[in-house]
Amino acid sequence: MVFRKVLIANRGEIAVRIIAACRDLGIRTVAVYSEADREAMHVLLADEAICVGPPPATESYLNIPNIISAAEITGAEAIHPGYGFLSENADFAEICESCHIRFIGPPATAIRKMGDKAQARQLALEVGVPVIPGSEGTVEDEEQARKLARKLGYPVLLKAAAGGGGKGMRIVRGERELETAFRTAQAEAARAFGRPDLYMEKYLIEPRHIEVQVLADAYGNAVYLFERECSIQRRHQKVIEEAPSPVLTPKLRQELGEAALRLVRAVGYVNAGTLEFLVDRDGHFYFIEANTRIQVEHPVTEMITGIDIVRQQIRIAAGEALPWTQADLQIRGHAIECRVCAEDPWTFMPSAGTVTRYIAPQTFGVRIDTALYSPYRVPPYYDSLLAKVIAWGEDRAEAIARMARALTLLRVEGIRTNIPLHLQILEDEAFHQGRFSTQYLESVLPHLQTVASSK
Ligand code: MV4
Repeated sequence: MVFRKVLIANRGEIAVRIIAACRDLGIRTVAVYSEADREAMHVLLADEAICVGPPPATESYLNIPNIISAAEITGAEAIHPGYGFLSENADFAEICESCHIRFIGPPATAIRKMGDKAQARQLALEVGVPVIPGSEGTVEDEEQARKLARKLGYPVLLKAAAGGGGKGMRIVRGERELETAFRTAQAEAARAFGRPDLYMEKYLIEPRHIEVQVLADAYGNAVYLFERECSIQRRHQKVIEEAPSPVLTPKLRQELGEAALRLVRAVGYVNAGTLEFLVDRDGHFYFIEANTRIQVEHPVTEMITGIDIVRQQIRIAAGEALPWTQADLQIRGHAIECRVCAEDPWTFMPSAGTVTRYIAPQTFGVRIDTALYSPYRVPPYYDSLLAKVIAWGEDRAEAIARMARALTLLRVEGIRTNIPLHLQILEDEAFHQGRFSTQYLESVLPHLQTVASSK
């Protein structure tokens, strides 16, 4: 059964999470690390560890020859890429397979199909999944863009076909702006993603961001593990996520899940994946893009379903069939995740230095995913995520209350963190009522800071 040894091509809390899943399955683990991460928790916890290069990620965690060599030297049969880094690199997935190392993720073909956002949108249309009114495939030139924008009505959004996650997006509020917007968006896309291609959508006002978690095996079986609500974000960085969404009815939930599975089948998707949707005020949902990796916020889904998603990723990659059908799955309670980051809570400026004290809350229904211990020097080279606090409750109100109490028991000293921001959001009336969109955080931030400073 499964693998004897897996290499984890990542760092931080997700590397630790994957090591734990491997340990559960009786699989030996190989950590890779940069010179900045010699003392990192994933290095200390793995069965073996290999240095793959200097601190900058491009020379270590993104260094494909070094990572493949590390797997070959240690005899690892599979590589788990985690999130970020090489996780959505179709070439890397292909290289792994050509070296007879199993890539724990979807086939390279599925990563490529979903990686082209204009193509993914077209595919959704073909299989009857709603998309936001817009272009068929890419928009070739300004002339075509102007015609389409007139038809759709302003505001419209130009998006890079090779982009995603909000990168390379441009709102166009009127025809006067179109020419400049089109040219600059094209130039930016070419520079950032190596491809200038753009597509266009009508711009939705204050949508909610709801994503569906799916699991698919190599035998054509697929299930959805319901949805996560991810609207609490700033500049496309999620801050708080929860499951289930406070606004979905059972009927809408099933429609969303079934739409997600139509896309899974259309691209021949295997392994864990996420389909992102925008939901408008009238409850209409629209597919926007897919993430072909494990996501940061996967624990909220694990908490409400009781399913270990990382374990299933490994089993699926090893050729095992899904152990259940959709009818076996149900939602139990509610879960919330707060991302604790090394940054100023109000300016969001990164905070570097040494964590001199770390105390984790210990209470029923609370899970902490972290690679933190103290003292620990946070390297300045990688992202600012320090810990994920996940709280479960019988209902949403209980999950929120438990999260707030857990955060008062969490101590991270020596650097600045965004814990004060989380505490303010958890007390906010609109948040309590579940009344928020993707614009929520940026619009209430000044108010939250004022309340915090008056305490
Ligand atoms: C949109 C949109 C409004 N209208 N598309 C941003 C990230 C990328 N995945 C898609 N994004 C958006 N696409 C249309 N046609 C608003 C956003 C958006 C957003 C989406 C999800 C989560 C947070 C967001 C924050 C700002 C804008």
